[in-house]
Amino acid sequence: PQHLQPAFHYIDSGPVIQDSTTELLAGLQGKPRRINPKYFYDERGSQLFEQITQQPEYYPTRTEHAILQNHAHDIAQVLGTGRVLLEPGAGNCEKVRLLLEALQPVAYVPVDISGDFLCQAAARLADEYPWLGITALRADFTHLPSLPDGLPAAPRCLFYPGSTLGNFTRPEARAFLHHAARLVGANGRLLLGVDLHKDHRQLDAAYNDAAGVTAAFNLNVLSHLNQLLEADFDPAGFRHLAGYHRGYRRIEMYLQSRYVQRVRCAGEIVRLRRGERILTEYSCKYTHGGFERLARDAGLRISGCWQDSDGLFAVFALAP
Ligand code: AVJ
Repeated sequence: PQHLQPAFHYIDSGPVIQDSTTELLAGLQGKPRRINPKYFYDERGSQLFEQITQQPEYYPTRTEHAILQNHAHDIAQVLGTGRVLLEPGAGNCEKVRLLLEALQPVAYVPVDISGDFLCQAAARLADEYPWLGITALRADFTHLPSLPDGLPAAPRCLFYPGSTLGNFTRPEARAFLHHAARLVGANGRLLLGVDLHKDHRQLDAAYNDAAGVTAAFNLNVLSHLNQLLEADFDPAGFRHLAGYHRGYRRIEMYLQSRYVQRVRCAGEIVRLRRGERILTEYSCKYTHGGFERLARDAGLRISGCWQDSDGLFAVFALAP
């Protein structure tokens, strides 16, 4: 009967960007001035991020890809099959493909803020995996959304690859993991991709690719803000800055004003000095010890760890 067939659903949880005006204005006027990295991902930003992942200097995506590909069966053994698989920030839904055959989830729930991009990617996946029920959800996953009704009552696994966790500061990451642990419940599991601390030259290069794609990605957030806030940022008035802070073990990415300027944003004026910076992203890098402490502080234990032979990137399985 029809209702037993796996199906594809798309749920738009409404204008995610609704109360963004207050958040963005407060950030732009704050100290330091900042824009939350989730605003990178308009349609163009999602495409630019995809291009970043193909740059020779940007090792995380291809390294994680190889780890997932090489260890899919091991990972499935540790996590167990037949789960509801949730993926916050699923984007193009490419990584999950590496796990679907081994993990045999009973349902897949990709969540992303970039609605059209997500919907197209999830629909393609649904075509290729007719046995899999897919419910794509457009939502701001930084506040983990409540899940749609009608998901199978199987234990859950939250898949959080790509070092997306790195965008959070360490206290934010702890809160997110704690929340994620509650969301998946006592039988739940987490599978996380984590970028590791390493030589700063390799890190600096990964966020300053020679082709300038990361710079374009960083600057594109201003065009997104122009739309969202009816603002008049001129991207040509800013410079891309990115570098590894060895003390905090994080990449810090900024847009630096090239000259004194006034920008109109949602009816207000933001005044920038020459050389003044707007913080657009942290990308925290972890040591094994540091990640273990983070997991423990969030009430989780590490039940599996896989990494590449150069120790660039790690995939962790976590359990409550
Ligand atoms: C998607 C957050 C993992 O931090 O490496 C890539 C985003 N920013 N280049 C990262 C990003 C600049 C990326 N994450």
